[in-house]
Order: sequence, then structure tokens, then C-alpha cells
Amino acid sequence: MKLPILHYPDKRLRTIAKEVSKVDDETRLLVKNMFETMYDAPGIGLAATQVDHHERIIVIDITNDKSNPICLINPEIIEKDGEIEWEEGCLSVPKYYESVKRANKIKVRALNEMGETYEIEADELLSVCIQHEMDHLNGILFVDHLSKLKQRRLLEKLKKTAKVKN
Ligand code: K1U
Ligand code: ZN
Repeated sequence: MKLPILHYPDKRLRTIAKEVSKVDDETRLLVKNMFETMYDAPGIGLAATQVDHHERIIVIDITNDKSNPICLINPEIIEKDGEIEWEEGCLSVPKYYESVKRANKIKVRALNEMGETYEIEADELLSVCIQHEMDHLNGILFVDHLSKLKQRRLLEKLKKTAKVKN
């Protein structure tokens, strides 16, 4: 089932997600629905926060052919190295792209859909995407990494297109 995606500046996107205490069938159904929502959008990542579900769950697939679906539950970055600048987009901020600096190489520990702990090493786009999605779980959007001027301009643009009240 496809889930509705919250759009910036919806305050629910600022919610800090809670740890998943038990990975069960309900978790797996949410993960399945999140993959469906992400592939349909289309996007290369989705955090549970974006579908108004406030548990620490992320899905990612940066391939063109849906060949590498990655599910990260309760993800933690355990190593990071270097810096990379990437032009990011966000399904919660449609049609807006800006460069953000993040760590280049990361090692992440998480649970998979079976509740088993695993580790994944990532660099470049996969690393950027994991960090972008982990920010969502902490109520942070990629636009928060931009200058106040760019943030004001974005809000003005959204107001003009009547997507923001006041
Ligand atoms: O979190 C999100 O809103 C998903 C976001 C992930 C992301 C993209 C780029 C850099 C960092 C994080 C997106 O998927 S935006 C859409 C997008 O990038 C894309 C869509 C279709 C094909 C390829 C890319
Ligand atoms: Zn996003």
C-alpha cells in the first residue's frame, strides 16, 4: 500500500523518531509499504518520519532497477571519514535541489527486517542518502543545512505557490 508523504514545512517532519523495540510483522508491513511508496514516488530513500510514522526505520535503493533494497532499523553511524558535497533532493521538499556537505565514508550498524544486527559500509551517494534519511529520523531536513537566506527564499517560493499558509 502506498502511503501519503508529508511535505515541508509540516511540523510533523520535526518529530524525533523512537527506537523500534521489537521487529515484528507490523514492522515488516510498514517496511513493505515504505518501499512501495519510495519506488512509486520515485525516490532513492524514505524515512518513516516522512510517512508520519515515528519509529527509527529507513528504506533505501539507489539502483535504477530496484535491485538493492536496503532496510535500516535503529541505524547508528559507528565510523565516519572524509567529506563530500552532493546535490540533494527530498520527497518532502518536491522539485528543490541544493548541495549539502556530509561525511563521505560511513559505517552503519542497524537491524534488518528479521531483527538481526548487521553492518554496512557506504560512500558517495549511498552514504549521502543514509545520512539524509537518518537526519529525517531526528526531525532534520536537508534544507536545515542551507544558509538562512536560502531557507527564507524557499519558504517565500512555497508561499507564492500557496503551499504554505500566512
Ligand atoms: O528522503 C527523501 O526524501 C528521499 C530522497 C533521498 C535523497 C536523494 C538525493 C540525495 C540525498 C537523499 C530522494 O529520493 S529525492 C528524489 C531523487 O533523488 C531521485 C528520484 C528518482 C531517481 C533518482 C533520484
Ligand atoms: Zn528527504
